[in-house]
Amino acid sequence: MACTFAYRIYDKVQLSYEEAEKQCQRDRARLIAIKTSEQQRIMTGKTSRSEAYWIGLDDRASEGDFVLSDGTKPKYLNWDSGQPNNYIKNEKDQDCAMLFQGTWNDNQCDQTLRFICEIPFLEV
Ligand SMILES: [Ca+2]
Ligand SMILES: [Ca+2]
Repeated sequence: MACTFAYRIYDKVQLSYEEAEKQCQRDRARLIAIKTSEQQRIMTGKTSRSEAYWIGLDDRASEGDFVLSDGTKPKYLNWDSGQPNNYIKNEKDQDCAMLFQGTWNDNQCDQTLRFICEIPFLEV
């Protein structure tokens, strides 16, 4: 039995990280947990390079301690150089990861961005 995924890229709406999570949950999905360079390559190809997309990776619970949307610690990482930098703007730090131009960057979670959901299903 293998677990595979279907993906849904939300290109027309822009939501905060939390609202994007909720939207994914309404699809019985979650924000995408990118775990391999192959998966990253596919997503880079399917999204617009000029736009940023939330992915399922955040350090909201503990600063600097990033966790994937499936609750696991990331082994594959694809941060842009100098990221994550937890940049503080208007007294808010950066705890939520986005995909932008093929690499990841931490951003303020209340920013409204496009996002990618993954729908896990079991194959028998
Ligand atoms: Ca942070
Ligand atoms: Ca950042």
